[in-house]
Amino acid sequence: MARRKMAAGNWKMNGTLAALAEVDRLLADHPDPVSEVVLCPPAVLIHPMAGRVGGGPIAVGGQDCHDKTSGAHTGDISADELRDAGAEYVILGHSERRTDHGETDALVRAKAEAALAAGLSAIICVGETEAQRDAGQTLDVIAGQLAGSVPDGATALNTVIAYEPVWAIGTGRTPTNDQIAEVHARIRTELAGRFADADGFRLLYGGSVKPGNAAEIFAIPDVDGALVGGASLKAGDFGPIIAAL
Ligand code: G2H
Repeated sequence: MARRKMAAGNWKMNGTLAALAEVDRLLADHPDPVSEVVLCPPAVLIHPMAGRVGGGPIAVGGQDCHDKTSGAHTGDISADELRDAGAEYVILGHSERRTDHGETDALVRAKAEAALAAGLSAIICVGETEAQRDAGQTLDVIAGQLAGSVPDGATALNTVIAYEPVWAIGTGRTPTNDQIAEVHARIRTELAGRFADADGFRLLYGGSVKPGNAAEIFAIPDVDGALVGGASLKAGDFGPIIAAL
């Protein structure tokens, strides 16, 4: 099955309204990208960013959502609210959420169910720590996270999987091509065990993707694009990554 390539930018807790000028630059430089482009800014920027790109080739996403639709959850944001603000995607289970907020596979799965019910597409993140890799547990950890985090309602149309080795996030270190290929192949196999359309799911690699390494990473089998952090903040960095897809 042909899979449309994707570049998703995760701005994390970076950016104010002034940063939206980077989106204008990105649109000017890449008015008609062949691949799907998603930007996930801090929650307060979702609505203004969506207004800026409305109807254009860049989709907007959130970085997290609650598993409930509304209620007394101070500081949280629901999938419906993301959708109402103009988001089409939401990143779930990023390792920084799993670490900083103690998010478990079960919670990530519940959030993904809420996201899909709200009509959002989920970008569900999995990845091993350095200690787990050193202990030879990488593939088992990934399989366990997939089994626990990806809801039964996932399809190739509403769910994207991002493989982000924790030790490669923001560190400048990247796995070898063989290590990425091995994990992505395992993700595909795990999906095939549960989903009839497993072959259509996009699998993104994430962790220190830059203009200088993007093309090489995108050439790896079963890599359908990237989830990009630091290098998504500037159009001058993210643009070349989009062009490398
Ligand atoms: C991994 C990635 C984006 P960076 O977290 O999700 O960030 O590209 O800065 O390593």
